[in-house]
Amino acid sequence: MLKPVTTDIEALKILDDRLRWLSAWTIHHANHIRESADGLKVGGHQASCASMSAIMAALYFHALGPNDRVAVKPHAGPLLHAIHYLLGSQSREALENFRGFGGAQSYPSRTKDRIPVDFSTGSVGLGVAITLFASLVQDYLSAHGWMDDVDRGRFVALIGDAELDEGNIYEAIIEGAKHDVRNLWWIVDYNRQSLDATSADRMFERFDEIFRSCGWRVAEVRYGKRLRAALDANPKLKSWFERLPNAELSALHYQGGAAWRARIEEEVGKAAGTFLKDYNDAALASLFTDLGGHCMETLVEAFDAAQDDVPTFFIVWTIKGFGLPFAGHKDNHAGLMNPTQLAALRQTMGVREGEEWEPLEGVGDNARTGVEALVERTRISRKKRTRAFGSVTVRALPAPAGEEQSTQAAFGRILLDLSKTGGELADRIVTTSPDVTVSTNLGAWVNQRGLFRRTEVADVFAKAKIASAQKWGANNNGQHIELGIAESNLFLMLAAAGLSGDLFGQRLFPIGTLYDPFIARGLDSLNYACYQDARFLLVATPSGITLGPEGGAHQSINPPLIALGQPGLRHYEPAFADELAAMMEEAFRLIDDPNGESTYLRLSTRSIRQVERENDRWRDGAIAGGYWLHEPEPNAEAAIVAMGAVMPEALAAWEELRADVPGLGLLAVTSPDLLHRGWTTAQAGRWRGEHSPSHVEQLLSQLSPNAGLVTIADAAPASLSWLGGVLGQRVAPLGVEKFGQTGSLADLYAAYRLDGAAITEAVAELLLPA
Ligand SMILES: Cc1ncc(C[n+]2csc(CCOP(=O)(O)OP(=O)(O)O)c2C)c(N)n1
Ligand SMILES: [Mg+2]
Repeated sequence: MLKPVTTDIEALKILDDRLRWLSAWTIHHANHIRESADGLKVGGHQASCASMSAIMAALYFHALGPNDRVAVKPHAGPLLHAIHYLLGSQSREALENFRGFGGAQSYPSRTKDRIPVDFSTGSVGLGVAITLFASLVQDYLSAHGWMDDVDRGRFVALIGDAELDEGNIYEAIIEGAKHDVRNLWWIVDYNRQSLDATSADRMFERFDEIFRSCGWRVAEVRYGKRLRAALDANPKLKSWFERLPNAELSALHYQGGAAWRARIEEEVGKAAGTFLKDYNDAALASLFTDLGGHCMETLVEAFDAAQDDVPTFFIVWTIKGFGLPFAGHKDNHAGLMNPTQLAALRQTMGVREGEEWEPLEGVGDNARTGVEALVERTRISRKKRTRAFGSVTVRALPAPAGEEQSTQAAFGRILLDLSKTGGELADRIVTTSPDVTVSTNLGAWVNQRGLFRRTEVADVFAKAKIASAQKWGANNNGQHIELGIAESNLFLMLAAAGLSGDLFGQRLFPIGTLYDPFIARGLDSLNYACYQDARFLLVATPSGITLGPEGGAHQSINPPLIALGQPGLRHYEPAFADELAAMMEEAFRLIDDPNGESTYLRLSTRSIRQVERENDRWRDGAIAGGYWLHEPEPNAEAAIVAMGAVMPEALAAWEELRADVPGLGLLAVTSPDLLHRGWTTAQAGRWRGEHSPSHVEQLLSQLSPNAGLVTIADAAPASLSWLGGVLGQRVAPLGVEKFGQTGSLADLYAAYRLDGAAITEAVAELLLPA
């Protein structure tokens, strides 16, 4: 680990003040000074920033090295911008436009902010956990020889104490313990206040135990130097202080010196000795605010003492709104200072009116040189890191042979073939799965490429010569990261591995597999991964009621709708193995393309007869979202539109109906998501005077304008029913709207109207004269 640089405590204290001022001023400016075009409240969190300005000053201007990465508590975003403003990497203009269009974002954003943001935050808990997975990715890259030791860093999460109620944090530390995770600092801004109120008492002793039992070092940073000395000299007073409930402590911080005096007189009385005589009210208030998180010496010592790679959980006591008029008030979360209060703060901070944006305003000449030197010496990166794209050639993936195949089996075979053929893409793939590696068909790949562990783990069953299809030894060359059953962790792992090119300059091709219905379990983490533009391939399998005897609790209904509404994630749902191979190739290409995105494949265990292809024309259509499996005759009056595992029913119905319905077409939809996007993009283009029709418009305009479409998918019918809106054609949507149940395919398809009879009836109804 890097040795800490020489510290200038005085300069750090000044920087703490500057950060507290600039964050408060940035928020004030956006709310009270910048013109409001719409009258909407702008907002911002002055109290949440004031709470951790010292922690962030000590971190950024002292403890952090150039390779360290930080997830900043969302509501401390203005502090991060203020830090970069002092470093010269954030503009005054962006701060003046805080929470405005194109300005500094309310919560740190990797993609939207111009400063280097290592991890976006906003949905509390997720920014915390992603640091753990990023640390695992760093270990993975080192173990595979893609990272030099000098480039390694530490992963830091700055955490609001209420954030610790989010369960995903505990899922993550359990997973981290299994993988012997290291190089983590999680720093809790323990201000004992959440959004609504003061936090529950005593829970902190439990957090302490939880973290220790997962292998963490717990460092409590409770007292500043002055307060510790005063209380150590007065054990009775100390024991009284330590028993104060959170709400009382906050109230006293808000009320100030006279209130402290009255309470101590009343509750400690003579036992406090001469203590109260030594302090006037102001000094008393100041003494009791000297918690660890506001004492620079204490913070620097705490960070300097944790320079090894043991994951460390810092509980840093602070006061929410420290130094502001609403310090400690339970309602201060979104509290904003009024202009009078702000003017008072400006005076205490020594800021001249009109000079509010001056980075080192109020810093005297003597101190200025030291502060400037410290800012200059700061080791963190001022620039956004360049993202590594286009580094790996993605070659054509051949489709697995076989007259009958399921897309899930084909997925396993494509990966197995890739593994055997080898090459850079195969070497850069990292697979991961929350305890469904075998049942999602990754087993053969794992047999070839092995499990990843920093330290070798023998396959006990193989050593004992017990027959098993899974040969699961683990070592540091392995390419599969096995996770416990916690889907949120899967998405955070994919997010971290999917940012590998950005965070470490090394492209990985992460593939995660899970059961389709359990996407919902980790949905916010998935959204979080996409929001940061992490790149990965998500393979959800099996899906739909096509699961048959496996039953209702495992049958998915709405993931195609989720995908339809999820930016940054492209949904493909293949029916045939050759489509799947084309989609996987495309997904890999998209991972490594600056303008790409992540891909979600919805697969099935249903083995179906493959189609014979006369040429390759289907391929471009399949990648664009759909193609005619049976071309309609010009101006045909009807088409069957089908997606995925129910294609055999659609094909059979087409065969049966084509004699009666002249020119009947069969459209294979491979991505409702892409078709919809293309449609809305083309509409937006028309407003701009561009006139190229979208893929879906081209496909459907081969039919009569009055044609009827029977849409069918083993999913919510709304996944495809919108197609009628494209050209105003009529639609009879078939799909699943109720929870599934166990049964044979024939039973289930009949009960849920996914069979040939349902298609025939629907076509007949559409064609009947009105
Ligand atoms: C998942 C999620 N749920 C709810 C919120 C709304 N929210 C924002 S901050 C917050 C609690 C703030 O308390 P704490 O974490 O202690 O932060 P601090 O006191 O430092 O502001 C809540 C509930 C959110 N941002 N994310
Ligand atoms: Mg809090």
